[in-house]
Amino acid sequence: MYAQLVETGAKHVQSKDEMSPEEREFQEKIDAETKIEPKNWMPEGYRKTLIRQISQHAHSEVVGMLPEGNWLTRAPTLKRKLQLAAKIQDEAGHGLYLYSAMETLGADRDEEIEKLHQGKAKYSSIFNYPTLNWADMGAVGWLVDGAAIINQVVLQRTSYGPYSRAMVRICKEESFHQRQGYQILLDMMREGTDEQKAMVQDAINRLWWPTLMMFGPTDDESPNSQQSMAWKIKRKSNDELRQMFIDQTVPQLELLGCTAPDPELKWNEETGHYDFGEIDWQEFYEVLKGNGPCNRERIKTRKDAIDGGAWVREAAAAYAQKQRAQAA
Ligand code: FAQ
Repeated sequence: MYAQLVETGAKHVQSKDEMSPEEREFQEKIDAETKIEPKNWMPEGYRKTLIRQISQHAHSEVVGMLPEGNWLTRAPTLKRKLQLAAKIQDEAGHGLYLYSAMETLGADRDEEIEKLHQGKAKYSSIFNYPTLNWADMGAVGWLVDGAAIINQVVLQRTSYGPYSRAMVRICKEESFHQRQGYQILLDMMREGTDEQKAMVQDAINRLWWPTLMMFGPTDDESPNSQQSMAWKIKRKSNDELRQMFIDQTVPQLELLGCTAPDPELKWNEETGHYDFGEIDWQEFYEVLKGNGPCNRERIKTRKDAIDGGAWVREAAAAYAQKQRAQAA
């Protein structure tokens, strides 16, 4: 359940000699950094890989609204509530840009969303964890959006034009999300009670490892990476991005006066990067199989939203039909 295996036809990365003339011309365009546009010829595997990645990305944005939606009615002040509502609306917008980019590849939005509701489509593992206290809203913005930015900044240079352009706008908005999340935590750490400071550390303890899992399996366990890098769909590997995230985030963690739940996290003078401990990959794969703390709840909430909104769609369609009849 909840595992989607998409056959993209990319068993191994072809050398130029193995390619058909069309494939070779396509690869040369990629190598020359020319963007691929919807009407251009593309290998079927490239199209399927993009539909897989962009649909998963869109689902992540939409399901990603749920852990934060949980805190809208409990935000501590009106200002915090407005900021959180604005951020959640941005995520909905990101989902819309991404579903639109996916449609330019010939995929059907309703079909892809139906796969999500049937538990057949993946979305980011991080959104299957609960948000238990207000500091989680800070930690989600700072860590989760922070990880999303690291991943998405490089996707601005992805080879498929519509995906690349969607990323430019998304990244601008994610920067605001990350900043507002960090500010929540800074305020709690600088002005909060001991109990509020403990809430911040607790949120970081719970979300630290799941955030590192957002970047996907290690490079040697990542079946899609090699081909996606050759097609420049992905511009940096899962491990490279994870390391960039850690290197950027640890100084911010120190500024907060908090710690990561990783005794092996330490600066390595020789490599110029932080070393970090082993990620629990068994937990990651369990979440991908649908066995995370909130997988079932998340899918049920999405399905209930679609079913509960059926009357609105029917009413809107009936109204539009009436308008057309009157105009005729
Ligand atoms: N969760 O071979 P790879 C956000 C799957 S947006 C679930 O390495 P790939 C904004 C992967 O799909 C967050 N599944 O795969 C926000 C593949 O499955 P498949 C989403 C994962 O595609 C913030 C299999 O494992 N961002 O947070 C995960 O080359 C706050 C093997 O992996 C994007 O989607 C995972 N963490 O690399 C919203 C960015 N990792 O399809 C609300 C675009 C891996 O073969 C609130 N996506 N898998 O059955 C990407 O950059 C890539 O797809 C990766 C995975 C890096 C996620």
